[in-house]
Amino acid sequence: MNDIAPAISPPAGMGDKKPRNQAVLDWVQEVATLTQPENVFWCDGSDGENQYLLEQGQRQNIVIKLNDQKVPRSYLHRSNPNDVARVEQFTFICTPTKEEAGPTNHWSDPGETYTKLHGLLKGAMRGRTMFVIPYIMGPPDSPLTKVGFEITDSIYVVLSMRIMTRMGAVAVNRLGDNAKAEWNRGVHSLLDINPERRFICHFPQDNTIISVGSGYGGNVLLSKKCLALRIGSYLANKQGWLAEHMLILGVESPQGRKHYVAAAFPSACGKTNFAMLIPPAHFQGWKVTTVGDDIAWMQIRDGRLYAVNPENGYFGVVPGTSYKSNANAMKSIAHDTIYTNVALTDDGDVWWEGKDGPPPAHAIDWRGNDWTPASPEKAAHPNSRFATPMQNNPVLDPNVEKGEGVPISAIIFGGRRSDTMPLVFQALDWVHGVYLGATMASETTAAATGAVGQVRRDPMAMLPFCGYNIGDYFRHWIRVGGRLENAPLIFHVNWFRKGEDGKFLWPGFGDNMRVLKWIIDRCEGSDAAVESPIGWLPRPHDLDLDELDVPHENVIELLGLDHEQWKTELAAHEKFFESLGGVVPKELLEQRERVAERFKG
Ligand code: OXD
Ligand code: MN
Repeated sequence: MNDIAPAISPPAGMGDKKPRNQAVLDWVQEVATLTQPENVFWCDGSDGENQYLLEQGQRQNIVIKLNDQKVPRSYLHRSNPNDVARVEQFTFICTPTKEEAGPTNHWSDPGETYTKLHGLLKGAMRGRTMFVIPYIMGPPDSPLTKVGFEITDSIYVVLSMRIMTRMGAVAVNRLGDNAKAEWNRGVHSLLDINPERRFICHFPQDNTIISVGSGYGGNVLLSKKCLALRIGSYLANKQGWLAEHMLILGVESPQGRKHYVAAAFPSACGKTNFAMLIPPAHFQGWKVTTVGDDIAWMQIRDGRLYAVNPENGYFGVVPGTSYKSNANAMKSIAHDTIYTNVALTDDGDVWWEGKDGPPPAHAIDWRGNDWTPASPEKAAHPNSRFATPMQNNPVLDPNVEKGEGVPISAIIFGGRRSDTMPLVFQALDWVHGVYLGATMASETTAAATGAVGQVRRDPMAMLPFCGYNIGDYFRHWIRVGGRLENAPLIFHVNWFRKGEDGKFLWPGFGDNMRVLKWIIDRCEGSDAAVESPIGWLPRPHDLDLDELDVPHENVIELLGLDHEQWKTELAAHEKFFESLGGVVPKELLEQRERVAERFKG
């Protein structure tokens, strides 16, 4: 299957809607002069355009149409096998000084990097069509919303951006014709999809992104990780708001009381599942609704934090998704979806490990090879993905388009930890909560290239996504707390703790509602908790565990503190802070000492 494709020749009246903004026109001209495309296609995001590009995509073997009876209006794309995940080692923050990028980012000099990238882009789109995608991040009438333009030579990127962002006239109109208005410039070229010429570079001071050599979503849908998180966090620090790697969900009690919660988990730790949680039968009348599954932009209003989801769709991990694990995700991806790197069945359906029902007797795997259940390889890549519009979600929150955002009652940090971390606990105050976020860690997954299963510190799940110095980022968080009269309460959760037999102690999925309920109760003033050295912990009877099929001793273990493990954990926090080379605010260093003191006392 292809990523790279020759130029298309659109019919008259298509691909010719140039915006009026002179700054955009000049920039597109500049990039065209450099990359030398056969033609320029100005996207307007319309249905007709999408249909045309889907047809061209099929003709050029970039997407395969799936069986309309099985998955209506949906397509499969297979990426180059060398290009299946984000590439953190080739992701750069190109601030004028290395200090601005800080100790957790790969930095490169902006001048040298522009020169190198321009060299790679020279003539790179010869014989190809250059698409110009106008889009906005955020609801159309939100003060937080940002305009972006992405140039790309990939039809797959255009098709995916139409799902993941609000694309077309809405962006052109919002930008208007003020040549000085703020907007993000994104340039993407597949080049020859060679890992040796793969660079994802951010120039925050110029509000510019250049991504070359990859076709994988996280590297090339420049709206998402690049703009909404890396450039977004840089702008948020300057402009006094927060751009976070967080889902946003609403939870409504049977009495109609509603809270919104934002939660940060590292990649592939179940954010989409949590954001679409289906409460167990025992929680009849409780409703969970999704505002966003990956990114939250939050601003302060009236002393409270309000969040919007800047995206328009979900780009989620497919394997493991089933009616049993996440029926709402299954319904969301049952139509109008682009799948990447899953298996294709003989009847034109998609299949992946963990899907309901038996595996197909024969399929074509994600590499395009014959596959049977006896094959040693996986049929779907572990990081295979769906891109689906949020409107497909049966539990989409009614306030998702609200420009001012939704008020956040609680912030949750969490990671994938086999030991040490209890099921849930609450920070003693905001700065302690920032410390919990700053020291959170998780076992690595397939969402990024590299070893899987190693514990790595991932502050606020932003390690790969913070577009500036992590010490300044922590300081920004502390400062934001100081401006909040009604700050969200902060919690830490861990769905992944294992017993001595190596099995998960907690069932997760819908039963996470039991933890969410305790969190909401705490937000409403419940005193069902005990103070511990690490913060407020529920006792087993503080959680609603009715009709839960988990032995009581597991619950005790899930809520327990193993002092030896915590000694190791606190030493790891110290080592992590030290590894950041003196940028960590003293408030957080003090927090670590206080936890250590509380363990002694
Ligand atoms: C994602 C990620 O794709 O975090 O959301 O990697
Ligand atoms: Mn993510």
